Amino acid sequence: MKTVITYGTFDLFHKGHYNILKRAKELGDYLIVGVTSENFDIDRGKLNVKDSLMKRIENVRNSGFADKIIVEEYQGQKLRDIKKYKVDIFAIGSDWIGKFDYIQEYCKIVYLERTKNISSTQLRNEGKIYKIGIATNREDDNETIVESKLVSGLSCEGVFHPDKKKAKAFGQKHQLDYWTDDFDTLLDKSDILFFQMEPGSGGDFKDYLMRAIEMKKYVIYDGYSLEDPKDIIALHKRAKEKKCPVFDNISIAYNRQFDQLLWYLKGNIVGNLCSLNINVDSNVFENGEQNTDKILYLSLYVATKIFDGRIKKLSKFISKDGNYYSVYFVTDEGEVKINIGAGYEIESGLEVIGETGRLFIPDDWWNLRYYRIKHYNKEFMQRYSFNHDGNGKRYLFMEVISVIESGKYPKYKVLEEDSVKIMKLIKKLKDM
Ligand code: C2G
Repeated sequence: MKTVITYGTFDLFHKGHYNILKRAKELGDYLIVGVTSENFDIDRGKLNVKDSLMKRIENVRNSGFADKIIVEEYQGQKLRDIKKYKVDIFAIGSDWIGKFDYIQEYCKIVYLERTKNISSTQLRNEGKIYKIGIATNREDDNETIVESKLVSGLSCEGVFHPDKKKAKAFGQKHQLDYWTDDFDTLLDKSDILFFQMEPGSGGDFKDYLMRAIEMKKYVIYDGYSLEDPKDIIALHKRAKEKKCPVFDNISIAYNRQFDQLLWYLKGNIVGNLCSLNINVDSNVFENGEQNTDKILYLSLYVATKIFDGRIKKLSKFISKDGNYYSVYFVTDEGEVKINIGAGYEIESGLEVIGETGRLFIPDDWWNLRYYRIKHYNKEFMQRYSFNHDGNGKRYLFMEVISVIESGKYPKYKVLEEDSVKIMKLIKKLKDM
C-alpha cells in the first residue's frame, strides 16, 4: 500500500485545493492530509486566515479524497508524521519547489502543478479572493509573489511588462496565470495593482498609475518612483475622488513590530533621543539592486518617523567615485546620519542613541526581524525577535485587504504627507 501525505491551510476552500487533493490521492492508495492549526499559521507568519480549523477540516473531508486528516501544529512536524505513518510520497504544490528538500532523505517528494486562475473558480462566495496584478519593468520580483501567498484571500495572478519577452519570462518563472505587454489586460483582470517600476523607465509609468486609479483599482506603488512631489499630490487627490486608496510600498511601515518600536521610543525606553545612525550596504539590498533613491526614500521615512520635527542643517556628502552617499540633518529631537555605500563595506544596521540607552537593529534593519535595547545602567539587554522570513510585504497586503473590506480610507501608515515630505527632501538633496 502506498501512503501519500500533503499539507495546507485550505482556507476559503477553492478549486486549487480540490485539485491538489485529487492529484495527491491519485499518487497512491491512502491519503493523509495535514491541516494547519491556527497557532501554527500564526507561527509561520501566514496572515488573514478566515475559516476556523473545524471548517477547514470539514472542507477537506467533504472533498472525499482524504483517508485520514491530521492537524499540523508545529514546525518540524512533517518529518515526525512521515516516519510515524510510514509515508511513501510527500505531495505539495509546485509553488513550494525547493522549500522542502530536507524531506528527500525520508520519502519521495512530488510537486503537483498549481491550479491557475483560482479566484474565478472559487467554490464558495463568502470571503472573496482578491486578484493582484503586477506591473513591472524589472527582471525579477524580490519575493513579492511569495509574500502574497502568505496572505490568505489573495491571489497573485498575472504580470504586465512593456517588453513581451520579459513579461513571459517573469510570468513563467513565477508560475503566474498569465503575462501580457498590454496594460489594459492587467487592469481588466486585477483588483489590486502592484507597481514595481523604476523611475525614468519610460513616460508611460505615470499614465499607467492614473489609468489604474480611473478604473478604481487599489494601487500599491513606490512613492520615490514619482520623482516630483506634485505628482504624488495629484495621484492622491484623484484616488480620494475615486474613493480608491493608493498605498506606498514601504514594507516596514506596515510591520506591526515597527509600530511597537516607535511606541517604545516615544515612551522614552532609551530616554530622550539624541542620535540616529542608519547604515545601508546597498549591495545587500534587494539582490544587489543599486538604487540610491529607493534606499534613501526608505531611510528617510524611518528617520522622519523616529525624529519628528522641522529639518535643519540638511547636508550631503558623495565620495569621489560616487559609491558612498551620506546625508546629515538635525531636528528638534536630535541628529540623523544616513550612510549608503555601494562597494564600500559598511555594515547595515540602524542605531538609536538615547540619554539612558541604545536601540539597535542589526543587518537588514528594513526587514525588522530582530532588535535589541541596552540600558546603560543595566547589565542585561532586552531582545525582541520576530519569526518571519521574507521582506514583510505580507503586512502591506494585509493592510490593503483590511482597507478594502472595511471600506475605510486609510488614516495612518504612509500618508500622502509622508511621501510628499520625503520626496521634497530628496529633491532638495539632489539640487545641492
Ligand atoms: N495550491 C494549488 N493551487 C493554488 C493554490 C494552492 O495547487 N492555486 C496548493 C498549494 O500549493 C498547497 C495546497 O494547495 O500544496 C494548500 O495550499 P494552502 O492552503 O495555501 O496552504 P500552504 O500555505 O501552501 O501550506 O504546512 C503547510 C504547507 O506547507 C502548505
